[in-house]
Amino acid sequence: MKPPSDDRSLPAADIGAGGTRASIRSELDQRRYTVVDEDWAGGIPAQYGVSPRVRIGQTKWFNLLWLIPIGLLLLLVSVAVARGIRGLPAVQGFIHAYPGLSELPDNAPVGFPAWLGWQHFLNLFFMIFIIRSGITVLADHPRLYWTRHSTPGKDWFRVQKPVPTNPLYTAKDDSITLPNGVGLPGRRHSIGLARWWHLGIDTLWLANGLVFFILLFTTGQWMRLVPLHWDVIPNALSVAIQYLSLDWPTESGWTNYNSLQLIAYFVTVFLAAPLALLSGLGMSPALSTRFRRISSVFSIQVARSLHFLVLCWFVFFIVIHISLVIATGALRNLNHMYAAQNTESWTGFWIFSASMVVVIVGWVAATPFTYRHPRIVQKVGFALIGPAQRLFEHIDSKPGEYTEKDISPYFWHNGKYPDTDEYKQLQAGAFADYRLVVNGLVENPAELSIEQLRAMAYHEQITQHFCIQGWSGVAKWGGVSMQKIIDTVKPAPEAKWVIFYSLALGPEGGLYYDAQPIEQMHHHLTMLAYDMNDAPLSFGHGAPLRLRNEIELGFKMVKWIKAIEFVTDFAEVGGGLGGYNNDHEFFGYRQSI
Ligand SMILES: Nc1nc2c(c(=O)[nH]1)N[C@H]1C(S)=C(S)[C@@H](COP(=O)(O)O)O[C@H]1N2
Ligand SMILES: [Mo]
Repeated sequence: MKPPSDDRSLPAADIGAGGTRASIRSELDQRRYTVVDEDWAGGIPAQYGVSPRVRIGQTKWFNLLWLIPIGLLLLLVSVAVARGIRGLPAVQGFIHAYPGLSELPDNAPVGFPAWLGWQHFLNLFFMIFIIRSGITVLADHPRLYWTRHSTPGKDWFRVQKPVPTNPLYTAKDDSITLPNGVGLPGRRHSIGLARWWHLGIDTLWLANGLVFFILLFTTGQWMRLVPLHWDVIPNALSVAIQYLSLDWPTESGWTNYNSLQLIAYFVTVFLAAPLALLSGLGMSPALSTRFRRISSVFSIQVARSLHFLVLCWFVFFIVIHISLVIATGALRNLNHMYAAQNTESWTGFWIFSASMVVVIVGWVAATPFTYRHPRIVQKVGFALIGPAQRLFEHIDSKPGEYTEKDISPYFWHNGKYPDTDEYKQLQAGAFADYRLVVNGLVENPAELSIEQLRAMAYHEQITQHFCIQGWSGVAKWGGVSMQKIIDTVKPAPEAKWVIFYSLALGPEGGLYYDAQPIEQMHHHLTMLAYDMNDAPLSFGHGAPLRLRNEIELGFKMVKWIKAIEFVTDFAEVGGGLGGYNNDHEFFGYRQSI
């Protein structure tokens, strides 16, 4: 980063603005946080949610904990029924005709190769971090919806009380803490770090999955995982009756999975895993705006809901899978997967036990490590997912827009409201004294009143907001396009980043700010909004002026804008990492996914 004295080459007109610039920078928190401790997120107190609930009809909520007794009762009834019918001649004939195995092709491989054991272990290991961090992401907006509107009361699932009526209730207020050892990291509003774990390990999980698919199809192992004949259905039914009547089918997993097992594995590998990826991508603002057609049906909230249902499948599968591995000849089963042999020796068990030590150490250490070394987690996560994110940002420069009928009836508020004297005075004067300062590496620094901004060409757009926490909403924004501002102030060629300073403080003090890549400022949907849904921007949504950058997540869209500065690098601004959330809460300086 060049020292500020390099700005000397700027025209004389900039000297005055340079003073403003220095004074604004001194209002920032210069600290770069390196640990997560009691002061986390402005000392946000822990807040636990409620047990998971699903909405039935308009207003009734069903507590999912009831599924435990109901499930047990259903299981008991099913066992009684299965035992009752098992002796019937028709059922006996059926089980005889369909004993539970669908025949494999003659060239199907026998047994488990060693690579499968390694892949199985890596998959299991990665899944632990993916699931725990995924739940932490969900805890930051503990509600699911089927439409992009995220309207309170229209959620179909929640782990939180109903939304209070307070109109300035924020999404941050709504976030919940997870019990120790469950979330990763799990502290309230630790989504920034959870996302590095989730997205970072996702890339490893996907790489492992890719290798798995390639090996599956080059070694013929796929034949053991894909149902090849319709008789798997009666065979699976037969297996279900045999399990439930507590007279279990003979195990033959070394050569051929039983049909119920086959279907479960097939669904997990060929349906659930790809759906996890697709629904994950469906939550990216950059991709959603690019693939407008797809995302109009498969909205971010449908993607989020499906992503959660995939998680439910995985958890259900894991519980049943582990139970049956133990109940159907644990030693032999462990030898299959961990020692690539079909015996009842203890070898597989010991290898499995050693692998479990690794799993448990990883599980226990992950959260404390994250709190102690959050910057490492952030760096590694960014190194893993960063390239994909950059690709998404450049995939198209003309994302589509929405129409009037798409406008959300409710648009969540978020962030810390401005309470400085400076803001209160401006607000009391109906922003007549407000001046937007635009300076830095520009030919014509400017100070613009709201009146002057309103006199510039009006730009309007209806777009969807994606908050990092998970809620979304569509609104109509009116104001000035950033291109217009750029044409007015004329940035120098060395201006690569644009810093937006807020009049509001962040949770730990110091002004909220965020750095935007200059190429995104030329985008036709990047704008400064002073109107929202045909009315002047409200206090809560950023009066008098806020940023819209539709390629990125919501936290980058600074509200209550005080000044805009063009710089070569953000390293000397605030904590130096490109934004308040980056300095304080370990977010990334680009976040389009
Ligand atoms: N100054 C300031 N701007 C901010 C924030 C903030 O805390 N302070 N929060 C951001 C976040 S996280 C989001 S999602 C959006 C929310 O905008 P809204 O309240 O209009 O929905 O504002 C962004 N801009
Ligand atoms: Mo946000």
